[in-house]
Amino acid sequence: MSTLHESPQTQSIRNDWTREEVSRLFDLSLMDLVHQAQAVHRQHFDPNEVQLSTLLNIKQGGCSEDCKYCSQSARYQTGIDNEKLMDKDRVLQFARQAKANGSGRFCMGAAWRNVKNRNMDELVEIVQAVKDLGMETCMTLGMLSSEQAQQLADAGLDYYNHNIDTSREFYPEVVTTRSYDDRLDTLENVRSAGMHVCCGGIIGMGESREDRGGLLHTLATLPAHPGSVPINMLVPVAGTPMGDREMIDPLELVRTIAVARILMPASYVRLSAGRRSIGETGQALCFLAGANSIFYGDKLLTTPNPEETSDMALLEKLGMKTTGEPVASQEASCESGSCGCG
Ligand code: SAM
Ligand code: DTB
Ligand code: SF4
Repeated sequence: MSTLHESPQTQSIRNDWTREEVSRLFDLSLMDLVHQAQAVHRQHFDPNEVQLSTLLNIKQGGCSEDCKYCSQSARYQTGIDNEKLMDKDRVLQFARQAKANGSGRFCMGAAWRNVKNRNMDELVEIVQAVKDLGMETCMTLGMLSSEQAQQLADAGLDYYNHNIDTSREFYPEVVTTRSYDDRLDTLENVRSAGMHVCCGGIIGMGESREDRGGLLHTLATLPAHPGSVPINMLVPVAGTPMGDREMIDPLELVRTIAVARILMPASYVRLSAGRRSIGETGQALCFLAGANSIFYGDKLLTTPNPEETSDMALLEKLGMKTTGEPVASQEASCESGSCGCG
């Protein structure tokens, strides 16, 4: 373990991180790492603010893909019902409730490999209707063509979530039905269409620390850093090939968040799936390490998330406040183009 005690310096936005630099960050003592991450965090954000996004599964189950963590793959017996695409009015009921509860962004997920053109009209109407409520909109629907991405962007979709999940090397252990490059192509389609990218991954699937570094290195060397970076801890779902994975040490989650914060200083780093299993102290450490966004609402897509009331009590206890403000993402914060975002 490194014994570096560097004083934090002004952290510029870089897209040329090397794997070695990323590994060195992971190997710092936790105290040095969190100190550096917190210093970087304070250069770009109010450290007492957390952004809230609420999730809704608008098309549950029956997915053709083999993602080994996923409750919604048709290949595993997980007891999840298969449902059709939810109609717009029902989506709006959930969105209104999320807004009333204080959420700034509404994120809609579908258990699809990719978007079909026959669903585009309905999806466009849903985006427009949620947008009209005054919320930020996000969708995660699987792979998107460049034409589909443009249609969603034109409808007012602010964010598209598409995770790369892990390192390129570990990826084949997790998914075989679509490639790492397929995922990167979708991210490029989203970016070219002018939408903000939301992209992250999962830890605790049996990957090594080197793989966690590979995940963050890929994200931090994209042409522009994702505006939002969700870091999920595996929620083991019975019936999936990863249903009996042991929980990863929560300090490794803290470490991963801290490295993400240092590599992508202006991005929102979201403490995502897995919050129920790390308790309040674990979550507080993640905020200290630079997480500044959470999924808010008692359900993720198919698994439980902390109750709204307990989240509000935790934020109150920590003296933190929520924000629904649009993100100060890299695209918005770099004026010179020197970060490579132009
Ligand atoms: N079908 C679309 C796709 O895969 O892009 C969208 C929905 S998918 C469920 C969204 C993301 O949730 C996945 O890429 C994965 O990173 C995360 N996820 C799914 N199941 C999870 C689990 N059991 N634990 C942690 N994260 C999970
Ligand atoms: C993301 O990175 N995490 C969310 C969201 N993007 C779509 C999903 C987490 C899913 C956890 C397992 C479940 O509820 O099925
Ligand atoms: Fe399908 Fe997405 Fe689940 Fe993979 S993660 S099985 S693509 S719903």
